[in-house]
Amino acid sequence: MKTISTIDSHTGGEPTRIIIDGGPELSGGSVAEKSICFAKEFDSIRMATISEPRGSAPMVGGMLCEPADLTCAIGVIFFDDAGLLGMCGHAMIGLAVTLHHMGRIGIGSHQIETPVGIVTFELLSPNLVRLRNVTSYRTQKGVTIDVDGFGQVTGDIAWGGNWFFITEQRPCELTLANKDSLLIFTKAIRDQLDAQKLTGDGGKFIDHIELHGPSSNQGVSAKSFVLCPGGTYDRSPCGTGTSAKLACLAADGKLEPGQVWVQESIVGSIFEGTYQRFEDKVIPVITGSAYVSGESRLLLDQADPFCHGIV
Ligand code: PYC
Repeated sequence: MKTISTIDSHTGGEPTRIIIDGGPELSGGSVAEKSICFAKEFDSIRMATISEPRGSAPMVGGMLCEPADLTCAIGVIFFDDAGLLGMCGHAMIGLAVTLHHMGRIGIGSHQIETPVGIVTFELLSPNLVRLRNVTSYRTQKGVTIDVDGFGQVTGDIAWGGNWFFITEQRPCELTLANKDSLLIFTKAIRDQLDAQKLTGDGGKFIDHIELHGPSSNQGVSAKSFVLCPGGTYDRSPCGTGTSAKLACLAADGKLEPGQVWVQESIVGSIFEGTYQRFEDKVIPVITGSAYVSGESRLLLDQADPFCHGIV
């Protein structure tokens, strides 16, 4: 029987499952090339690892692989129940804590190769990570769309390692009790963006929708709700979403380089973000904490009708 060894963690409530052994051999030099091989040839491993019944809707997986850039500690390909993720902030924080738990890295600075570039993080303590994300930027400001059942919604399109539509509009308060209404609203926005062929660079589907509103907690800049590609919501404040928001704030002159932005998730967890300027873009720096929550050996029994998940 095939077995896959994994380590689970969560970052502000959002789960990450890292494949540490038993994953497929991937062809290709760079992690970007290896991610193409993983998507084409091993999609059943992606689903077996993170989807139900072994996993859960919000779970993000990470497939470890050899980096092409030897300055990197390791390469990683992140994925969820909808496919591969270019980058994933909460999962990178989870990976840092997991690699330390495995004894593969110490406290200090490390580089990781991802399909969308090299990401650096600093492990500040066994559970606290400061992540320097990929260069982030806004491509469109103040895009107005007519959303079925909700009327006009205006927001920005930005890249933070994934593509985001970010708006201050919301149909109700941003609380966990309202998650079903928030999911309906954000999915309607995403459908309308798709219908109007509003995309990220290169025609890329905008698969994350981010809502912002006030927080009742002192010291928090904004509370957020993020729709993830598979149709669930991010329990963490979303690292790539916080990065995309930082790019918008910088472009609007609302946040200076080095100034701290505190983003709260719908479950009350927090990321702190700052940025450095890079030409007309920003390099986001996101700080958050993660905890290892389990070590498992997944059993893939070919006789099990749901061996590769509920598809
Ligand atoms: O933290 O970047 C993130 C993320 C993306 C999807 C879920 N979490």
